[in-house]
Order: sequence, then C-alpha cells, then structure tokens
Amino acid sequence: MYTQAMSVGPQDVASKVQSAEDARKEAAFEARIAAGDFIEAKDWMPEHYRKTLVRQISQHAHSEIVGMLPEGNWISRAPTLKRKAILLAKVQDEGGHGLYLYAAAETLGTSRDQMLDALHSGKAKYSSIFNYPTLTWADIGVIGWLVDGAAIMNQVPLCRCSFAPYARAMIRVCREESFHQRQGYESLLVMMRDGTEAQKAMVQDAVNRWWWPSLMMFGPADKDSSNSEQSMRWGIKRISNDDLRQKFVDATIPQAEVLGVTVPDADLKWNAETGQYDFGAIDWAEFWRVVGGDGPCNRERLATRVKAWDDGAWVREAALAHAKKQATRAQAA
Ligand code: BYC
Repeated sequence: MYTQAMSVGPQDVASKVQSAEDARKEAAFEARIAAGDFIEAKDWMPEHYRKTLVRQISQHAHSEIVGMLPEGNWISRAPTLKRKAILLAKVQDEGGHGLYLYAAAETLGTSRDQMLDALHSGKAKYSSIFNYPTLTWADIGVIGWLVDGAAIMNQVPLCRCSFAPYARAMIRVCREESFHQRQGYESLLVMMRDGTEAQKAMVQDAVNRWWWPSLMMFGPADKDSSNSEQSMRWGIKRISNDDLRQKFVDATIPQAEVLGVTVPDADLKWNAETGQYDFGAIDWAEFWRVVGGDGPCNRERLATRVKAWDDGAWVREAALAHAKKQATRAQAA
C-alpha cells in the first residue's frame, strides 16, 4: 500500500501531466461557457458535460418517437380528411424531430444503436406524458394545445443551449411545435364553439385528464431536480423546471378561458401581488411512479417500440447488404 503511494514511475509523471493538461482545458471550457460561447461537437468538453448532453438529448429523442404512439392511434379514426391530414403531418414531424435529435446526440460519440438499445431495455427515460392513454378525439386537440404548448415553453430556451448542434436542432423543432400547438387549440375551439354538448363535455374531460400530467412534463420541483444546478451552470438548461412550469400556467389559463374550459385545480387563483397564478400541489408520487415505469401505458409503449424495431430488422439488413454491394462495385471499378 505504502509503496504504491510512494511510486514515482513514468506512469505517474504521465498522469500528472495529463491532469494538468485537463485542468487547463477545463478552465478554458468554463471560460467559454461563462462568456456565453457555443460549444461545437469537435471542441474539447469535460466528460460530465458530454454525458449530461447525451442523457438529455437522447431522452428528448426517445420522447419524440414514443410521443408518436398516442396520437398515431387516432390517425385512422380522425373525424375528417382535413383533420387526418393534419394529424398525419404532425406525427411525421415528431418522427423527424427524433431523427434530428438522435443525430445531434451522435455527434457526441454515442451511436444510435446504443441509444435505442437503452430505450428498448428500459434503461433510458422518455417523457412521462406519453404514458397516458388517448381515450377520445378531444385528447388529440388537448395534446396539441397542452403537451406541445408545454414542450414549446421548455424548448424555446433550449434554442440557446450551450451545445450548438442541440440548439440548432431546437430552432426548427420549435417552429414545428408552434404549428402543432395552434392546430390543437384550433381543433378544440371548433368543438367548443360549434360542437354538441357531448363534444364540449368530451373536451372538458380531456383537459381534466391531461392538465396535471402536462405540468409534470417540466420535471421535478427545483429542490428535487438532481441535474438542474450543473445543467444551468453549463448553460444546457437556461430556465429552471419550476420557473418554466409557472410560465406555462400563466400563459395557458387565459387560453383556457377563451376556450371555455376549466382546469381541474381548486387552488388555482390569480395572485395580484406576484402577477402570476398560484396553483395547487402536484402529485409527485404519481410522477415518480410513471417515470419509474409504472404508468397507465408504460409497458404498452415500450412493447410497441420494441416490436417496431424487431419488425424493421429486415429493412436494416437489406440496407446494409445494398450498401456493401455498392461499396464492392465501387472498389472493383
Ligand atoms: N418524464 O434533474 P431533473 C414533445 C427525470 S417531446 C420523465 O430535473 P433534467 C412531443 C430526469 O430525466 C418533449 N423523466 O432532470 C413529442 C432525471 O432522471 P435521470 C420532451 C423525467 O434533465 C411528441 C430525473 O427525472 N422534451 O414535445 O435536468 C408529441 C430528475 O429530473 C421528467 C424534452 O425532453 C419527465 N417529465 O430536467 C408531442 C425536453 N422530468 O436522467 C410532443 C428536453 C424529469 O437523471 N429535456 N425526468 O435519470 C429537458 O428539458 C430536461 O431533461 C427535463 C428534465 C426538463 C425534462
């Protein structure tokens, strides 16, 4: 033990030089972050920064592709051709968002296969919101209004994320999410303005079921958010979970009033002193249950993704065989 501590062989010298070099790089990195610089994939970055980004971006990508499932269930049941075309385009957009995000995460050195393996084995997380069922057509409008609305609130600050490939992907994603939010709100407006009493009741019921899960999308309260402090220091997250949730409530309640629906919160009230809405307590036990894999649809969602991956094996094999044949031909020519 003592001899180990006293060892001053060439390896120790090398590791000291290495750590001095790392400390210099880390200081330069922190200075860039402090100056509000954007970090590119080829730039040096601390391992923890890289890991945090791969975690967040891959979870975000998984959320996009799992998020296709609850809405995808309604494509064949949309009430009109117009609504079907809009929903089809929206679900396709979510698939596209997943692809930009997987590509952004790949620039950090983690392969898409590794990320998908983490999803399929249940190791990786995706947004809790997609573990709730879509029971009626009104759920589709409410997902656009509340779920995409919450997503935009969370993602606009990510357009200034310190990791440039993520920030760039977010700019396009936010533009598309903004269309998604409006189409959802517009479809609810039509039902509330021109619909039957039963249709209006269906909208209110969907709002009742999606309101609290939408507030949970922003993540745990700041005091329980294990990653926030470091992520905020690195400029990955720009606004805290609680502040974004509050902004979402403040923006959404006036929209609910225009729509003519209420949210299921007896404690909600305008606070003239803070200029914000006070709202009731979130059921964090439910949140952690859903995040932990025990929500209403967790098993179904994961099984559907795994089946899609398995069913697509022949496409991946055929694409690889084709690429190999092309490469052999190119070599022979
Ligand atoms: N669900 O320390 P915290 C969309 C986890 S898709 C599940 O605050 P962080 C759309 C968190 O990962 C929108 N897990 O974490 C698609 C962490 O666990 P780990 C998806 C959650 O990362 C289709 C632990 O709880 N948006 O718009 O600082 C159709 C502690 O949390 C959730 C994004 O992914 C949750 N809700 O902050 C329609 C945005 N919340 O990883 C629409 C990008 C927290 O340490 N992501 N956890 O094991 C983020 O902004 C942040 O990752 C979060 C969480 C705000 C979500």
